[in-house]
Amino acid sequence: MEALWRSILDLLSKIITPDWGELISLLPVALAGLVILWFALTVRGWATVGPARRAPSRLTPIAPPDLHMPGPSYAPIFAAAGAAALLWGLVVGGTALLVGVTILVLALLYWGREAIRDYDQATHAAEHAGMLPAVVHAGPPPGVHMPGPSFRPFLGAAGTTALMAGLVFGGWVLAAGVILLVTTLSGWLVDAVKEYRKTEEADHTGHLENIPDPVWPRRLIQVGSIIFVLAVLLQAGIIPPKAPETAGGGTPSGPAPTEEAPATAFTITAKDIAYDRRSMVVPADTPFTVTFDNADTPGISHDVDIRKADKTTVVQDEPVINGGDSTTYNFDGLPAGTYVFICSIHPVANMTGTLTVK
Ligand SMILES: [Cu+2]
Repeated sequence: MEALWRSILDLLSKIITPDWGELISLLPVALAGLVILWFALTVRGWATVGPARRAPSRLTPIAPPDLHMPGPSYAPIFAAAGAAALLWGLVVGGTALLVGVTILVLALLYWGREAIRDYDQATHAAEHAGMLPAVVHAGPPPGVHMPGPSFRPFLGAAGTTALMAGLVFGGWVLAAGVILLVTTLSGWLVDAVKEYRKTEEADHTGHLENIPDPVWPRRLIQVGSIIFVLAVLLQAGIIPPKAPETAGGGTPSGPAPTEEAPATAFTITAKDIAYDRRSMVVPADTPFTVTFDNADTPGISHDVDIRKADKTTVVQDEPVINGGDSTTYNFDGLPAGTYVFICSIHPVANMTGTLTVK
């Protein structure tokens, strides 16, 4: 009876304080479930639709004159199949990857050939109707303001890309991404202010002029590229040659683990969502213990799990304890190698340490 009660409590604790690492690994399964549900609903909708919608002869839509509607095409379906084959190839690798690439390329070539034929036909028809060459208008009709051409959208996209790369790699790349995006957005704002001034002028003159066409922003692109490349090199530790680890730079740092003598008993205190110890050295194939003190407030749970160096493959999973509690974790002996000890609730740099087994 007590065993039953304990297993219920165990199950409840998993629901109340879920192991986020395990939940995230369930995401693809949940997505697959959604896709299957969607297909099931589509099939059901098709099967239950009235016979009128499935009449054998459908109306062929007739486009109004001067309007070109591309004809029906299998190309999108082929391309989708090709993309699926490529993704499958990426998963399986080897020959499947080659086959996937081939199918996708053939599908796209088919689509391209179809589009060129369509274009040729449309051009031919337009020539016959005397619609070519097309009339090029000198400017917008009076009273209509068209903003001039601008490099800002492209620069904005490049800056956003740099920022996204920064969010992934952190540190210097993040700083560079922020600088690039802020610079390009400020430039865009300056352009917008100039344009607004012209609009105000037009209130008096009755004539709206565009701001001058932009020149190719060569200097901005050069300086921006240099900043970004420098940041990547700094972040990768290529320059300076012996870069000290930046604080909180994503990788578990701390004193060089090789200089520590191996031990079999450790104490770790967690406070403010951070371990006070970020490195442990234990002898190979020898059990060891961690006396763990969760010094955060009740409601903030932590644990100490052992994972492989990829930080995701669980080697030994331990139960979480609530803030204010402490416990002793018993770990089994491990083969020599480098592992991490990590909090499954907060798998962040401050709750990740290096476990060296030798
Ligand atoms: Cu934690």
